[in-house]
This record gives sequence, C-alpha cells and structure tokens, in this order.
Amino acid sequence: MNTFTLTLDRTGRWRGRCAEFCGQRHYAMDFHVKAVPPRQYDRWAHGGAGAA
Ligand SMILES: [Cu+2]
Repeated sequence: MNTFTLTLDRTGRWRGRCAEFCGQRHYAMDFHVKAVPPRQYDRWAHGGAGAA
C-alpha cells in the first residue's frame, strides 16, 4: 500500500498514472480523481446523497 496527498486548486476530473514501476500490471494502474467543492465533499463524507 502506498499513499500520497493531492492539492487541487479547482474542481474537475483528472486521470493519474502510477509513476514508478511497481510490479505486474503496472501498465494498468491508472486512477481517476474527482475534485469537488468542500460542501459537496462534506455531504459525501457524511453519507449524503450522491456516491463518489
Ligand atoms: Cu505502478
């Protein structure tokens, strides 16, 4: 397991890609990030309507 922190200055969707060779299927280690306004995040984090 690995963790990292992203700081995004605007809302939107981005695609990320694993930046170091981590083993088999490294080529398939894309991920997506959805940045939302703080209030929308709080609603999601507290179980409000709308899944991630
Ligand atoms: Cu990788």
